[in-house]
Amino acid sequence: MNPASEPIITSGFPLGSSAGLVTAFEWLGQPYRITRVDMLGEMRTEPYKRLNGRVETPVLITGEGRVLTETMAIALWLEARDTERRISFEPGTPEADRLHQYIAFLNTGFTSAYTNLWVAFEAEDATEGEKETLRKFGRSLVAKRHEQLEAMIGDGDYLLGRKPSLADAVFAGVARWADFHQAIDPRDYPRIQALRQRVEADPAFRFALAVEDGQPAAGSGAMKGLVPLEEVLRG
Ligand SMILES: N[C@@H](CCC(=O)N[C@@H](CS)C(=O)NCC(=O)O)C(=O)O
Repeated sequence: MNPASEPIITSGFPLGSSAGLVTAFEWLGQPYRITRVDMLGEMRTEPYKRLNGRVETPVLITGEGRVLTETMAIALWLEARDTERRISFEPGTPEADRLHQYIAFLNTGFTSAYTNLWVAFEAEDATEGEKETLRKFGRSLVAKRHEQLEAMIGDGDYLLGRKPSLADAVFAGVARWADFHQAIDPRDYPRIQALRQRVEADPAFRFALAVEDGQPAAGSGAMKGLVPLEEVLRG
């Protein structure tokens, strides 16, 4: 790894929530790099376990080489560097409090609602009946969290008004799981659907998805290069 280098954020595939944080990096506009992580392969190896003992993405390697895990921690790291307040709000203001409230809800209730559905999808030794039970409870929890988020969303174009913020980025990384699991009918949640359409059409999110898919893509210019995971794991 370069000594004085840009921070490196993971792009976990398939369908990693990291895509939300890549979107946030694009919106922030400060130099960064990306390492792609195959969550069904490389992520499960011993070297990766030494990077993140909980065997998950996202992971951020700071410019100083510190390893930071957990979406909330990485979002707050981004906020602290966003001195121009492109994707966050002045700390201590009501807007900053609401931003944290949204990110916390999205990263806990909204994201974890999918746990049963992922378990059903990945469980190799479960019976079809067990999987169906998991799916049933999973779909109902996802619907409950969608209802709650739908009720939280105001009239602005984005979660916190007229401009996209860290909250929209975290949302976008996970919201697409509804399609993969066919968990809900998106038409039942018009505000969520409109927000998804807006953020998913954004060049920053399109870029995050292209990187995730291993496709060539031109982002904002802030992304200074892909780093092979092997190189990151060598430290
Ligand atoms: N608490 C963690 C959870 C992250 C998480 O759920 N990551 C998923 C991918 S989006 C993961 O790595 N799951 C492990 C797996 O797929 O085995 C965070 O917020 O960063």
